[in-house]
Amino acid sequence: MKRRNFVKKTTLGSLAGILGMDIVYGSKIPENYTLLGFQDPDPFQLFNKDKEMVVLNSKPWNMEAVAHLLDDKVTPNKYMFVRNNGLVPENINSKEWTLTIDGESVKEEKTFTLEELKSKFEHHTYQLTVECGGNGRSEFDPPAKGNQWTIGAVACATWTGVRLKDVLKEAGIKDDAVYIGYHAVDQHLSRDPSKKPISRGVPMSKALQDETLLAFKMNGEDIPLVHGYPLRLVCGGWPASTSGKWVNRISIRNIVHDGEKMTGTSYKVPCHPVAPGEKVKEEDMCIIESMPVKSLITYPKSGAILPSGKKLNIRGHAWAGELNVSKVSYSIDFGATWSDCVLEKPVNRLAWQHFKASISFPKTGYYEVWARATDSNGVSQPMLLPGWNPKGYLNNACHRIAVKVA
Ligand SMILES: Nc1nc2c(c(=O)[nH]1)N[C@H]1C(S)=C(S)[C@@H](COP(=O)(O)O)O[C@H]1N2
Ligand SMILES: [Mo]
Repeated sequence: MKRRNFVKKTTLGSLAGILGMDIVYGSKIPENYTLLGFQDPDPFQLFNKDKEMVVLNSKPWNMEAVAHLLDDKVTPNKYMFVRNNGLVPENINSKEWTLTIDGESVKEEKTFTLEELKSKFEHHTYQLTVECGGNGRSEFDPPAKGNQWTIGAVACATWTGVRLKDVLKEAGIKDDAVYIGYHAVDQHLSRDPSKKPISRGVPMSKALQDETLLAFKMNGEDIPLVHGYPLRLVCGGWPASTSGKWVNRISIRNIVHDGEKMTGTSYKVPCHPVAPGEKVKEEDMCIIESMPVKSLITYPKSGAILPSGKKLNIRGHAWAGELNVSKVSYSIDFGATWSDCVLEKPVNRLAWQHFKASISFPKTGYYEVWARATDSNGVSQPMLLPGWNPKGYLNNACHRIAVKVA
């Protein structure tokens, strides 16, 4: 990080120290030149991520988990997926960080320092499911452009912060408020300051929920830089793009927020089902709100080998956006028949729920275990794929693992 300034400000001697050897022609390095040794950072080291995480893109950085890494009930930082639309900010000074509440529908524009936010408002901790709207995109046919997420752009960490509603109420909300929009300090990939990578938001009803946080801690520690240090909006159960990282301004809007990636076709799906590959007019696209019901088998890894006559214990998590999960079932016959899993209650609203099952197989051979969750409205996951949509959002198909009984 900060490589460009870094080479300038650091003496040759300390550079050599970091490299662990002498830079033989060090005095000849052209000004502003970045040594190759500092150009290609190891993303796992850079973001403190486990080596089994999968990098999908380096410009901007995007990285996902694989199913078995998400086995913990609370997702550890090293397994939380990374999704950036622009550049990860550098040189953040949390002591000088402020949050401004403004917009057409604020009664009185207010600015809080981070310390004021922390001391003025009550702290709350919730475990919140955060899933990228494009998770599962890689399965759609015809394919959709964008990061080809498989299943790993989801996490359920513990977030601590103050309630957005408490802060908004302190500034005052006018009667005509309909939406909030976040603004953050990350730069556009072009580094053009007139362009913003992302500025999304949620309707007032979501903004005012108890669980909607302005968070300063993730899993009990300062939020890691890549996940939004020092202040992040967290809107559990909604597309993670609504959970703004590095937030320094929240606007209370009298219109649907029209920031970057709120307009056009971003984070929108056809309001009514369409045929795969069909062109959809912009006015027929609707903004994604609550995420659909979904589940993940996190143990065992796909490809498990089970001795004949033994039972297989599976486990995983299920979530359903704003709703609870009422049932998780499994099938070992490609969806022909289903049996119930044992399902736990969520620790709080908007947290994923854990399931497990102990499965017997009739004889040796190749099997697949499919898991299917049902939400509290009675809606179940589609077995193979949900309806196609142009941008490849909301793939909540059943997760499947292969098992060989030998
Ligand atoms: N400021 C800012 N906030 C952001 C983003 C971003 O690029 N910049 N990406 C959004 C998207 S699309 C997702 S999926 C989540 C990813 O959060 P994570 O990187 O902490 O997993 O952050 C959201 N908040
Ligand atoms: Mo996302």
